[in-house]
Amino acid sequence: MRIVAHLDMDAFFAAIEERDNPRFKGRPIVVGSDPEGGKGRGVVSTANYAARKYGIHSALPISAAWRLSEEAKKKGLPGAVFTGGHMGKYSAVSEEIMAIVREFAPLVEEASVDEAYIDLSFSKTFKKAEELCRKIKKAVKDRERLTCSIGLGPNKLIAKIASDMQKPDGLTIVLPEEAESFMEPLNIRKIPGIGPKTEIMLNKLGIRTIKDLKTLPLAKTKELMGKWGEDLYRKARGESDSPVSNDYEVKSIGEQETFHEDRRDANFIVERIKELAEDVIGRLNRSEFKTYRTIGITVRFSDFDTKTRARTLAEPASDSGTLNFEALKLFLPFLDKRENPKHKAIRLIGVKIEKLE
Ligand code: TTP
Ligand code: MG
Repeated sequence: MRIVAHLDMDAFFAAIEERDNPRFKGRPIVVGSDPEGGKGRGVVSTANYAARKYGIHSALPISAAWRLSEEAKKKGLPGAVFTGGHMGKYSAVSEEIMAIVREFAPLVEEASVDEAYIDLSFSKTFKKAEELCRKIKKAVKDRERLTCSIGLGPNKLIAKIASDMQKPDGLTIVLPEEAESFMEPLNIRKIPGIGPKTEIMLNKLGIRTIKDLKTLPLAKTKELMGKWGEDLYRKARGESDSPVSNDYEVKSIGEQETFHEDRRDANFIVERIKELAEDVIGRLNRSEFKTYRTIGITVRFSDFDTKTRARTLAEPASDSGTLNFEALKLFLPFLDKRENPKHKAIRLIGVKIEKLE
């Protein structure tokens, strides 16, 4: 029997800031770019639960978060603390947490900076696995002074959805025989892979919950979703057999920059690409990795239209020259008619490397 836990830290970056700055204690905290008194142009990385009560959340423009905090102040509520991201610290804490988790289980898949899948099949029963989850939660709380939420279930899909059900500091257990009834009332968006476009398409067919989704026959699901249909058909039934595995971990190092004002001038952008490429290689050199093989870029236009492009090299590389050159090649079409026929201004650019070894 497979038993999988999914651990996800609560309000991760914000919880670290709250822990490390006693004067932030109990206040709404927003981690993200500089709000510049409401004129800032970046976004919120995350907000703690006190700030979420004001409607502030990840990916919200920082200017909107500022406005929500000002509105709260007018109502006599505490204003939010805005603080810059300290990425180095967050990844160090992430590594400490992953190390704690590995003390309890041999097979741990780091799914992102603050989440991990833990294969607890070796514990044989859900009862024993539940005890282990409680021990992991306690160890993280005692040693890191941070809380996490864990979902425990018969596979990665169920565990992942369950960890989100009782945040913060939650533990949600879904036994194999409960898997289908657990899934049925949930919104289809809970299934990883169903994004806003698929949601709209399915809503048009009157499908909102996973129970609704199960009324679609396999053939119809395939017709609507193509290759993904069969997988989705099984997921709607709480089935997933993807193993907890740490050998295909998607590791990437990326940097992005939101310009102070939207830009069209190629010289400026080319210069910023070079800087980003150098920053990325700086981080690669400080990481456990030596080489990269995939180069990815992001371009966000003034209307928020966002494009990404990537290219994989035949041979691994390690230097910033290659990264700069390859990133430039990916960017150039966005600076002229090929990918930017309306000559839109650019708001944000990003450079990342993947397939690290
Ligand atoms: P999440 O686990 O999605 O969010 P969270 O840990 O802050 O809150 P929750 O309690 O709901 O799990 O992401 C983990 C961290 O990743 C988050 O603290 C900050 C970062 N992050 C961003 O920088 N931008 C984003 O858009 C998101 C979603 C997360
Ligand atoms: Mg989290």
